[in-house]
This record gives sequence, C-alpha cells and structure tokens, in this order.
Amino acid sequence: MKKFLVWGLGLSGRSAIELLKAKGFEVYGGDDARGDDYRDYLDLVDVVVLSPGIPPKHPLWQEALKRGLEVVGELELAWRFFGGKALAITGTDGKSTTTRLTYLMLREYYANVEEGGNTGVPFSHIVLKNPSCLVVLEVSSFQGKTLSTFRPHLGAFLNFAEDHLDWHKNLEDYLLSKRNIFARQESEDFLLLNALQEEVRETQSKARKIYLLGEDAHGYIKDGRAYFLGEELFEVDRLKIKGKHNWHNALFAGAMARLMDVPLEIVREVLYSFGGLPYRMEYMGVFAGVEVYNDSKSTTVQALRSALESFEDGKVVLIAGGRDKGGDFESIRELVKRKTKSCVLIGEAKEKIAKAWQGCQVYLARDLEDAVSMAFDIAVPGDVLLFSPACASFDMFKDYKDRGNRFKDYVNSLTKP
Ligand code: UMA
Repeated sequence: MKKFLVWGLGLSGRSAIELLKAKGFEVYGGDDARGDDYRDYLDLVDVVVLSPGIPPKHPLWQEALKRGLEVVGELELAWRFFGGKALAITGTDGKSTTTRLTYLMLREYYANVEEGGNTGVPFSHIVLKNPSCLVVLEVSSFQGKTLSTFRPHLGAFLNFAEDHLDWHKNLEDYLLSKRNIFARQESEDFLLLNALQEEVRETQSKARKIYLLGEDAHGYIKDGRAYFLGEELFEVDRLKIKGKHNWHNALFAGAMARLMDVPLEIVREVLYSFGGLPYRMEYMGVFAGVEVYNDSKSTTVQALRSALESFEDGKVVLIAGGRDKGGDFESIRELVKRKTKSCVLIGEAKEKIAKAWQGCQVYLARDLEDAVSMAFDIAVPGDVLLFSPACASFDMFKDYKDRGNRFKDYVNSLTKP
C-alpha cells in the first residue's frame, strides 16, 4: 500500500490527512512553520501531497520529483477518491462569487450538492463526508498546477489578468496552471470561456466549448439584459450585486445552471436575491433611506476603484482608510471626485489619503464608529454609503472580517430608531 507525506498543515493539508487515514493509508505530515524537515520523510513515502500554498520553488517539490516520487496537490488527491460529478470555476477575479451563485442555483434543484475548493472547504473534506455528490469547486491556479487526472463535467474560465507572480515562475505558468484544470475534459463535458480574452478563449479542451461575452457568443449582455443560448436570463438592473464584473459573474453562473437543467425561474430567483459574499461589496440593505455596501475586503486602491465604478456619479458617501499598503491614492482622485459626495477617512492613512484627494470633499473621523455616524449625517435618502477601505485593517482591527463585522454593528446600532 502506498505511503504518503502531506506537506503544509493548514486547512487543505489537515483534510488530506483525514481523508488518507480514513482510507487506511499510512500518512506523515509536516509543516515548515513547525520547523519540520521534509528530508526526514522522503525515504519513507511514495507520494507527496502538497498544500496549495507550497510554491513550485519549494525544495521539497524539486527533491521529490528528482527522486521519482509522485507529487500531487490536495485537490487532485481528493478527486481520486471522488465518485460524484464536479463543476470547476476558475479565473483571476470573480471565482468565489460565481461559485457561490452556481451552488445556490444547483442546491435549489438537486438534492445532494456541495460547494468548496479554494472558497474555503477543502475538496478532501467534502469527499470524506459526501463522496458521490454534485460539487461546485472554485479552483485556483495553485491547485490547477498539480492536477493530473481531475476532470470536471462542466468548467468555467471567467477571466485572466496578471497575479500571483510570487508563486508562479512567470505569467505563462500562471495561465497554463489555470488551463490545466480543463485539459482532461472529454467530448461529453462542457467548458464556458470568456470570449473577450484570447488567453481564456484559446484554452485547449475536448469539451464542448461555449463562449460568453464576445460578439456572436452563446451568451452576452445587451441593453441591460443577459442572454444565454437564445433565452433571456436576467435584467442587470434587478441584480443586487453591483458592477459590470458582477453582471459577468451572474451570466457565467446562470449559464452553468441552465446547462445543468436548473429551471430559469430558480436561476432568476437566486440572481435577484443574492446580496454578494460577505465583506465583498456586500449589499446590507437600506438604512435611513441610504443603500449600504460593506466592502471591507477591499485592501487596495484597485479594489476601491472597482467598487466606485459600480455606482452612479455623485451619489456615494465613502468611508475609506486604514493601514496604507503603499497605495497610489492620487491615481483615483478624479474618479473619487466624480463618484462621491463626500469621503470620510479613518486610520493611519487618513492624512495621506486626504492629501491625495485634494479637491474632493473630505472629512477625517476618529474611528470607524465616528465615521459611520458622520456618513449618516451627510447622506440623504437615495444616496449610497460605501465602506471600501482600500487599506489593510491591522491598524485598528484583527482582520478585514473583524472590520466588516464592526461596520455592520455600527450601521445597525446607529440607524435604530
Ligand atoms: N506552508 C509550509 N511551507 C510553505 C508554505 C506554507 O509549510 O512554503 C504551511 C504553512 O505554514 C501553513 C500551511 O502550509 O501551516 C498553509 O497551507 P496553505 O497555504 O496551502 O493554506 P490552507 O490553509 O491549506 O488553505 C488553502 C488555500 N490557500 C492557498 O491557496 C494559499 C485557501 O485559499 C483555500 O480556501 C483552502 O486551501 C481550502 O481549499 C485561500 C487563498 O488565499 C483563500 N487562495 C489564493 C487566492 O484565492 O488568491 C489562491
């Protein structure tokens, strides 16, 4: 019987160990942070299982290959024990939202559906408790790189942009790792591709390819309505999730659900009621006549840019600031000026941001509670209150989730009658 070494004892590594043990295998586990030395194990094992965070330049990866050991990732390992059907979603942006939407639609129609992968629940954990389900997986490039037998019945490659160059050796490796997710699909499988991007469009797969978003594509958005295979899927104005990128996510998710025979009414019901993932442009509702969005996950200027672009000009009261990550705030000054009515700034970076946004109406707040209170004083019914810090949270909070939860608490308590 094969013996395994699992490296990296985070969520994925621990689940892989549980799965292997449940299947009766002998397993060793190690983690660099514990000071473990992988060389102690290489003579003892046949297969090395890598957690997705372990980069290809890690000496264990190199050494294991040199010795002729098999090297697999956690997702590939889980697949080998899986007897159900998988849907796989990848892309640089929007994976988690599209995965969640697809899962919510399938769940309304099929009895045994799970969601996991890069979104948080390791595939190994799902396979251990429910080995023959229908699973919607978010697959990262880290996971994609180590796949060798994985074959999703339905795949979606949403988009591609430069990212993760600290892990991949170059951009090509990043792209190939994503394409590898679909490389073993067969003619009875489906692959949804973003037709607007050549890197995505040219993905090799034997699956039936379905193109979205481009001219003459099978699915597209025109005059505020999304269509797929000749059928109207949804109206963009009825989505609660904002921004063009979210219309695209909704189109991909709706198309996947329709290909899986989920009725159109369910697709629309899910799309029109979904308020977004927690902390990512999460729609909280209308408070004192003001629409409130919690985008605490925004830690970069780019994230704030996308958030602002989702709204009408002149309507936004923005709360931003925190610990600066070297952001070029000046680069979005004109956008801030156009979109916002006022900006309320918090945290270590507030003075720097105020300086960068000269010409915009800017207030400095003591802390987040003070900022929320000021924002509600400024906003009038029909306005939008957007919390999109464009900074790290560590100056005042444990992490972005803590920051987002505190924002929710302040909004709820300050708007109570
Ligand atoms: N470790 C080492 N050596 C290394 C690197 C890490 O020993 O060189 C150890 C760390 O000390 C730590 C453990 O490995 O104890 C962490 O493992 P990990 O980084 O693989 O993280 P997990 O907790 O297993 O979480 C992983 C994904 N993490 C990464 O891809 C970095 C999670 O995605 C995923 O939700 C989870 O598996 C369940 O499938 C997170 C992520 O940031 C959200 N993903 C990237 C992204 O979305 O941009 C791809």
